[in-house]
Amino acid sequence: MFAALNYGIPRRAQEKGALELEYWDPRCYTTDVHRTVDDTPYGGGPGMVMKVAPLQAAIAAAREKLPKATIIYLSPQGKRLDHATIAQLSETPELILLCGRYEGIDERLIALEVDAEYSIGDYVLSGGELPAMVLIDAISRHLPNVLGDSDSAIEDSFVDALLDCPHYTRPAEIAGKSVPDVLLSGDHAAIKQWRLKQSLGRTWERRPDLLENRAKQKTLSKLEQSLLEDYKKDSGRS
Ligand code: 9D3
Repeated sequence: MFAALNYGIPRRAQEKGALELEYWDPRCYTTDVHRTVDDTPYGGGPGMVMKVAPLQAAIAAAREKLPKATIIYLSPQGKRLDHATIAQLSETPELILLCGRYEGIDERLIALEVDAEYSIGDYVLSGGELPAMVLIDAISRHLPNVLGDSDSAIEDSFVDALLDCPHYTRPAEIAGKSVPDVLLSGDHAAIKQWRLKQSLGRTWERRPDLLENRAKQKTLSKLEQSLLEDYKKDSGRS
């Protein structure tokens, strides 16, 4: 599954030596002929639960390589991953990412081994591997000397908690839809202000929760307030 990490930014992070990935398959740490990693739940009910012993052995093997690692369990019961957590984890030198399948992992393994539990959102996936890849991709972008100059100028919208403005490239007209005039004007101050207005407006329309968070931290500047008022008037929804 993890072949996706051999592309794009995570690949570059590995080539630069900023990111090193290794995998421990719990099935390799079983002791029975069927290589059993799951069993029926105590108390009954549907599905299967991952057994402690194979996971504990896999974690012990990982710890040989990573004695100081923080163990993160990707699970629907975790705190939602966000930009601040990614920034913090990107400064943690060793991580063991624990991925579950089936209904989940025996709670005692979590109590014994896990330092933190994270979810990537409120929807049901089939296991923790894709969330682990999401985490690794997001961390890769924060590691030193990984983003090239053209990428690093682009810091994500979540740094200052506004959504990004719309982007355009050639041609200047497609199917009767033209690029906004200001972007062709060469007036860099006007372009900057238009982009800020679009960011504020889109955040107001699509993610009012972000705008409220931002207002709590530092009230919108006078300029930002008036740009947003203009956007609302233009949209006819104020
Ligand atoms: C349909 C099964 N659900 C019954 C109430 C519980 C359930 C168990 C295991 C739901 C999903 C999973 C597998 N998911 C993950 O391991 C997972 C996950 C996710 O499903 N959504 C968002 N983030 C994450 S992180 C790990």
